[in-house]
Amino acid sequence: MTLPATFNFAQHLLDSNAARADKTAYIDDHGVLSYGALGEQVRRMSAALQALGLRREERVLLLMHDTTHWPVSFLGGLHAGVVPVAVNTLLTAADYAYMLANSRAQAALVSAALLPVLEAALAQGEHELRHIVVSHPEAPLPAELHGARVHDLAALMARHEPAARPAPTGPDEPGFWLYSSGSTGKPKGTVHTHGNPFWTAELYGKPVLGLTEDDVCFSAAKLYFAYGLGNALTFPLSVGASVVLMAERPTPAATFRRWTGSTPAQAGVRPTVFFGAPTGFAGMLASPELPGIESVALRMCSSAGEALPAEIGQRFKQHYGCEIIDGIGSTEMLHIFLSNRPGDVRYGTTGRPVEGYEIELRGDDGRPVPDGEVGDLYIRGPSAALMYWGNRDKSRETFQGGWTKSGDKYSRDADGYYTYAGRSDDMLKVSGIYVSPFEVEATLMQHPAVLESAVIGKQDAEGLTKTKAFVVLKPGQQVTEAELKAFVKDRLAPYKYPRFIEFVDELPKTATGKIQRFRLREREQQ
Ligand code: 3SK
Repeated sequence: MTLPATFNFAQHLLDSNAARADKTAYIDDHGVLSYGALGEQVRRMSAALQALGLRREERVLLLMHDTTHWPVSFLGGLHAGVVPVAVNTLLTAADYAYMLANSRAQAALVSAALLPVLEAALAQGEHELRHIVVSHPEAPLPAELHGARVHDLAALMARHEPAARPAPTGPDEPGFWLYSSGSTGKPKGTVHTHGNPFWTAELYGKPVLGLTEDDVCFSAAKLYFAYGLGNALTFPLSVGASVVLMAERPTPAATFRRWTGSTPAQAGVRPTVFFGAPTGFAGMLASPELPGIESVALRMCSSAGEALPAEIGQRFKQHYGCEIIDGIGSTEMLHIFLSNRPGDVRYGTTGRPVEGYEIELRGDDGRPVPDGEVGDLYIRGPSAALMYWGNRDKSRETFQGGWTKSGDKYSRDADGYYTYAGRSDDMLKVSGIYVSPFEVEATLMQHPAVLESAVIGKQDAEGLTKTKAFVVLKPGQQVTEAELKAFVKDRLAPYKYPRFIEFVDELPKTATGKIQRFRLREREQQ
């Protein structure tokens, strides 16, 4: 299958659902949005962005909680040919200041609750923002902030007639960005095309998950993650399914309310497909409030973000009779390329390659390794990002002549099933989100009592990775674990703080003074 020379992903979704005007597309905490209303709002947003003077390929920062304004803003941007830069809502003002400068965003679409952190970011650095569009403001908005005009999103849309036609984008043209974190350096603006999300739905959402218009999808992973974007936008909208969106944190209690259709807007509508991460599944299974099978309508669950321990999958299946389909994807490949299959789940493995993607495991010499041996995972497929924006070195390291290096290590068994064997770099994945040990170490070392530190991943009793910091204090200094945790939480996104801290007299080092994190990892495993 090839895409036509002119292809606009937003228009593609609107066309696919043209006959579903009355069907529910989204249910969020504010109410229900039909496919007809979604199409109209997307086209109004497209017209509004153009009327604000935004032009093809200019970037707009999308810093929003999961409400219907997220898909309306994202698809409205694509429809207009402007490029949404969807960012994690849990980051710091310094992170957003970097992203604004790096993307040269001309506008920001922001949830009212996140306006203060955006303001702090604008105060910190150079930016080119001309407009700030605020979703669900609860108080009157100022006319201007740091030189940018401020608008109420709903009022802005209401002032514009729906755009008559989409920007005539091509399938290989930049459609949107997501930021990907690395072990060192700043997050990388990962440039995806209009065609890429189409391929994730055609190769994975439809054939592997078997989603249909009868499904109600609910993702604990938020829309700004590549995983959440597929789960709660690309896949359901590609088949005309309905989606439950949740703005709050995905605690077990909040998730159970949605599973059982208990929020006022759901009015009894219960998800049939749930998308989560292993830490979330473990937390729910441990919760005394875990609903019984009779209270939910789940037919299938999906897991990604970190390898799913076999025991969690088995316990979930025992309780709900429904499988958790574990897979691995990446921000760079946009969604899952290696996955178990409904009816063919081998817990403890990540399954087999998704058709349409090629997978290679390569040794240190760059050659494929035999079955049973661990190698670096490389993927080739049509949803790979174009590049990291403005970062040729990192782009070349990751995107190698059609192949994308994932940074994960895997082995394959004789039946063709793949098993996760760790990361090739020092990155940690905690609750499905990348954490750089270097960033946490650098922050700990800003504390006046800390001489140096080393951060590694430590498996908890359920086999899930948590961060552990080994800390050496300056002579005569004292500080508590709780103080250090609070110190990191105040300076970094809260999910990055070390869950465990151990005070040590010295760190293991090479002759040239490099910290040997592998020795600390070995020590933890003993
Ligand atoms: O973490 C993953 O496995 C993943 C899955 C789908 C899309 C993106 C990512 C990072």
